Amino acid sequence: MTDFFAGIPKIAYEGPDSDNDYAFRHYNPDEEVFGKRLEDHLRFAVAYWHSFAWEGGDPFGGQTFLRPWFGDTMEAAKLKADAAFEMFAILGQPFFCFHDADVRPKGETFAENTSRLREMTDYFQGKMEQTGTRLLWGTANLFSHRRYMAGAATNPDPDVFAFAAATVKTCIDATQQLGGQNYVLWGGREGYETLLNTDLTRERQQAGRFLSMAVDYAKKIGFEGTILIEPKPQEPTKHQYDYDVATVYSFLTEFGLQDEVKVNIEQGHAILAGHSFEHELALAASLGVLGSIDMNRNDYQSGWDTDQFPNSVPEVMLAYYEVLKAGGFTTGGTNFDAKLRRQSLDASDLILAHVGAMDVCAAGLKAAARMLEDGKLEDARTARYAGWTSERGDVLDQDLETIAADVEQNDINPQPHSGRQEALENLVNRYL
Ligand code: 3MF
Ligand code: MG
Repeated sequence: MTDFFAGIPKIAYEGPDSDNDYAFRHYNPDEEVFGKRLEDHLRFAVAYWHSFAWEGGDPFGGQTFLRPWFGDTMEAAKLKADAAFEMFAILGQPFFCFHDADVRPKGETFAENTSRLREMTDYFQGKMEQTGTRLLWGTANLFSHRRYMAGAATNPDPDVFAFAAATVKTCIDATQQLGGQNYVLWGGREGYETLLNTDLTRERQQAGRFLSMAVDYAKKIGFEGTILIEPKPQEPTKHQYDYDVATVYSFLTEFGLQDEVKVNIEQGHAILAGHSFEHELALAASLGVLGSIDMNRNDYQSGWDTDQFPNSVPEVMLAYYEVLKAGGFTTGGTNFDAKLRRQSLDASDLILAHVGAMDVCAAGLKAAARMLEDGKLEDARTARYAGWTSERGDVLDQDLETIAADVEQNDINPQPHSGRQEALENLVNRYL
C-alpha cells in the first residue's frame, strides 16, 4: 500500500445534481443504455504510461511531478504498481493499458528487460486478482530507447528489427498471461525524418513482415485478443507510415492482414491527420476494422498531440455515435491516452482528470444512444439515397453505352436536392 491517494474516497455515481468533485454525475456503471450496462459500453481503461510513468517533462523543461515510485529499481516499479492499482480501485474503471517500458526499469540487455517484465507481469497478476481490474491491451515501447531512433520494424539495421521483434514477443506473452483483450502496435518511429536516407520500398516490406510475425505468433500461442494498429500521421517522425485509417487499411490489404488486424483510433491522431475523430471511426467501421479507441483531445490552437483529457460532450457524442452504429466495442474500449498538464501536481489532479473524462464520455455515449434510438438521423441519411433503391438504382449494373442511350432517350435531367446539413446539425444538438 502507498499513501499517495490517502483521503481520496472511492468515486461513486451521485447523479447530475451532485456538487461533490469526487463523484460521477453521468457515469453510472450499472445504468442500462441501448441494451447494455454503461460500463460495458464504454470499457474505460487507464493508460499506465501517462498516469504513472511520465515525470512531467516537456521539450523546454524537466520533471515536475514528485512521485514516491519514481526510480530505476524493481522496488520502485512495484511501488508504482501498488499506487496504480490503488487508483484503479478508487476510479473503479474496468481496464488499464501498459507498455513494457512503463512497468519495469530499463535493463542493460534484452534478457534483463525480459526477466524484469516477467517479474512485473507476475506482480500485476496478483494485483489484478485483488482489484478485479483487467487488461484492455498491452504493447511494446519501440520508440523511446535510442536504439529505435531510426525505427524498429523499419530500421536499416536488421539487429534492431530483431531486438524489436523479440521485445514484441515478450509483450504479447505478458498480454496473454494477463488476459489482455487486445495487443496494440503504435509505430511511433516507423516512418522517416528525411526521404534522403529512406528506402520506402524496403521499409514497407520490413513492416509487413514484422506485423505478419506478430499475428502468426499471437495465433500460435492461442492469444484470443485482437491485434490493433494505432494510426498517427507524424510526431515524433516527420512522416509516420501508419498515417491514418485509410493508409493502414491499404497496408493491411497489401500483406493480406485485413481480416487479422484492426485499428486503435486516437482522437488526437485523427485531428493531426486532418480528419475528424468521427471520420476515422466511421471509415474504420465501414472497412470492418474498428477495434478500440485512445480517447483524449488536442489543443485547438496548436493542434499538437497534447494528449489532454476529453472535456467536450458534443465532440465525444459524435465519436460514440459511430461506435454504437457499428455495434459497439467487442474486445476494444476507451483508453484514456491522456495526461495531466505538467503543473497539475497532486494525487487529486490524477483522480479528478479521470472522473471528468469518464463523465464526459458517459454523457456523450448516452446522448449518442438517444440519437441512434430515435432514428431521425439515420432516416434522413437513408432518405437521401432512396433513389438507389428505386428502379433507377440498377444503373450500377449497366455499362456506359447502355447508360448513355438511356440518358439521351429518356432525357434524364437530374435536379439537385438539399443536403440539409444545418437542419441535421440542429437535430444532433437536440440530444445533448
Ligand atoms: C503516441 C501514442 C502512444 C500510443 C501507445 C500505445 C504513448 O501519440 O498515442 O502513447 O498510444 O504507444 O500504442
Ligand atoms: Mg495513443
